[in-house]
Amino acid sequence: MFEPPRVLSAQALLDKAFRRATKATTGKGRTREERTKNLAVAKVQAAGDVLATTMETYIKGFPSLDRIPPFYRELIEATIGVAALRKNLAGVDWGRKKVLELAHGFARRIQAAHGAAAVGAIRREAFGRYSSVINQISSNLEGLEEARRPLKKFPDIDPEAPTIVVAGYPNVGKSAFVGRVSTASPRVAPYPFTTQGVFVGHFDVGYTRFQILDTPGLLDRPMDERNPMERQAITALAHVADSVVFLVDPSETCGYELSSQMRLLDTVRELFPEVPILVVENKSDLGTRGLGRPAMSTLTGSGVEKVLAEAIRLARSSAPASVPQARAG
Ligand SMILES: Nc1nc2c(ncn2[C@@H]2O[C@H](COP(=O)(O)OP(=O)(O)OP(=O)(O)O)[C@@H](O)[C@H]2O)c(=O)[nH]1
Ligand SMILES: [Mg+2]
Repeated sequence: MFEPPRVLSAQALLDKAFRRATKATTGKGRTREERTKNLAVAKVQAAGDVLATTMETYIKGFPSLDRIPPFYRELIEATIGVAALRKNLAGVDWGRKKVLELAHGFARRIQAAHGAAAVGAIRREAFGRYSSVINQISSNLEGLEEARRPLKKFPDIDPEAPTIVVAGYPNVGKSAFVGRVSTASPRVAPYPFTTQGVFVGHFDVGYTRFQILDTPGLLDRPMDERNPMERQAITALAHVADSVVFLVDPSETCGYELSSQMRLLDTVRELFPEVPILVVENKSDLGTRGLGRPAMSTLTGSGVEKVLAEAIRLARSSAPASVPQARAG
């Protein structure tokens, strides 16, 4: 989803820029003085260019915090911290502007100087100022480099696409359901604070591509076992969920009593206050007497289509903004 570029340390960035400057070896001009000045200007500008364009690549390579969808914003908040990322990006942008300003100013001073010694002194001063600017933002550069890892692990979820989230206790058949109804190649991405990750499957209804998320380790145990950051990562899902399929296993072959499973439903309701939740009894093939809710067997396939159709209907009714109803037909 996000592929932020590798961010160099202050020292490595300066080394890179100054190496580029040494590659400028000849200055144009008719007189020796002109050539000396133009060479000095070329060096100062080459280093400034490398610094500024590299920093620009960093800024552009990270998500723009003002335009990012709420889902990813919450994930950033839970992992990196929105304020911290904003501060580091702002620091680097300050450095970029400062370097451009310095490059411009020193080029003019060099042109106005008299004598090789004066030109050399101004050139050295320029490099010294570059160093001090970049060293001032060294912690910002480090912060961005550290932010790369969590960002790269974010699941590839289209926040605009209609999305069904599957929840329920372990072993109730969530993965079996998602595997049965989703066609396109499923992807598993690590999710903050779960080792298992989120499984993103897709299926098409007419021209609309739906996402269906299997959420192992996320929505399968009570929230009081979780820390605030974990809760935030879970809350992020509420931004993308258009409906929730909450699976229960009345046969209790999953290893959990139905009453415990139903208590988790209360938690899920709190987490997704605006999202319609479809409670479904799975493993109907085992012949356990259910409680009159929609039932299915992900093992035999019986009832699965009906459950999916209902989940789609609920998703459409809950998400007028994100579900293109007219096109979906
Ligand atoms: N009899 C029967 N078994 C089922 C059915 N659906 C799933 N199972 C079995 O239940 C077990 C758990 O299924 P999964 O799909 O892995 O359950 P899950 O909810 O994804 O489990 P976790 O990923 O551990 O949270 C497996 O052994 C499945 O074969 C069903 O409809 N009937
Ligand atoms: Mg599973």
